[in-house]
Order: sequence, then C-alpha cells, then structure tokens
Amino acid sequence: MSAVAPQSERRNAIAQPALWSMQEPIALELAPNRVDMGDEAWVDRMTGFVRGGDTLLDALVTTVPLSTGRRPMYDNMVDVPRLSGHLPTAVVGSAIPVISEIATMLGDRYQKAFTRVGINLYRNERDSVAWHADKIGQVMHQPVIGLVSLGAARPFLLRPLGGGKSRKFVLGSGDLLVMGGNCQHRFEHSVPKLSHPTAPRLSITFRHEE
Ligand SMILES: O=C(O)CCC(=O)C(=O)O
Repeated sequence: MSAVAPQSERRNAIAQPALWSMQEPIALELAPNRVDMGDEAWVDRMTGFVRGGDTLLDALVTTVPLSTGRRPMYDNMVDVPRLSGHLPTAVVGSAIPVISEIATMLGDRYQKAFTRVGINLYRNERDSVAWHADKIGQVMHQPVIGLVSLGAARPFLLRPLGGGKSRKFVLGSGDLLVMGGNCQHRFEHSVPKLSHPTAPRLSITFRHEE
C-alpha cells in the first residue's frame, strides 16, 4: 500500500448523503438467495441487508485509514484505482458495532470466523478493480467471502477464470453478496469503470481464517 490518503481527501470523495438515509446503521435478518454459478460455485445475494448505509459509509471513511493499493501487472507494479484499508479489531468491536454484528451473522450462517474486515472506496466512475480471484483461494479450499455494498450502485461481475461470459450483479446501497464454494478457484470478479459520472461507492469485505 502507498501513503495513506488524507482524511480531507477521503471526506471530499463522499457526496452529501440524502437526509432520509442518515439513520443508525442496522443489519436485517440474514436471508440471502442462492445463485448456482455451476462448477460447485455459488453466490448468495440479499438486497437491502443493511439500513442506514450512508451513515455507515461516512463513519467508515472518516475512521479507517485508506490508501491506494498496488498490484503486479505484467512486469510492473501498478496502482489499483481505488482506496482500501482494514478495520482494526478495536474499531470492529466498539466504534462501529454493526460491522461485528454482520461478521457474527455471517459466521453463524456459514460456520466460519469472519475476523478480517476490509473496505474499498470507489471515489467515482473512474475507480475500479480489474478481474481477479481472491488470494485466499490459493491457500484455502472453498473460502467464503462476504461483501456489503454502500453508496452508489455499481455492477459486480463474475466470469470463469481467464475469460468467458460474465454474469452481472448490480449492488445497491446495503446489498450483500457472498461468494462461496469453488468461486475463488473457478471464477474471477471485477468492479469495472463506468462511462457516466457516479457517486462514491464503498464495499466492506468479510474474510475468515481457515
Ligand atoms: O468492491 C468490491 O465489490 C469487490 C472487492 C474485491 O474484489 C476485493 O477486494 O478483492
């Protein structure tokens, strides 16, 4: 990761949230629908899982240090065009309790300990993440990765590793998407750039230990 983006830059990336959604963030009862991707891979989806998404987005952006990640591309290291960070355990446990509530709900449902929480901020339509499979798929058999999307709706794409027809999941604010089974072994995912102006979007990722 490169230098942490100053808080003013992170705050400026956030549009003024609509007043109606400035409520205390809560997670509803977890009741996702499963999409069978084939090849023993699946995606669970629940729209509107988190309420008060703008408040949560604002709290995360102002609390968590964010920086530009780097990844190898061909022979070079390149910036990933988004800001990312990890939530320290103390923040997960106390300052933003809904995060630990979600981790517990996911843990109960998928029988894993979701101890690793990260966030990714897509400041506008030019921020994105290229096709990739999660690195934990290289060391874990059938990892489960949960993500909650906040802010502007963005497409989240999944396609067979190395290319092929992609499947689009449009994630709106408060929506949950969980990848499991062989997803990290047989598929890759991306959040593409958009060609029209787009407000900020933040994803919260939940990963577990073996
Ligand atoms: O932001 C997202 O929805 C995707 C996050 C992701 O792919 C990652 O962090 O590996």
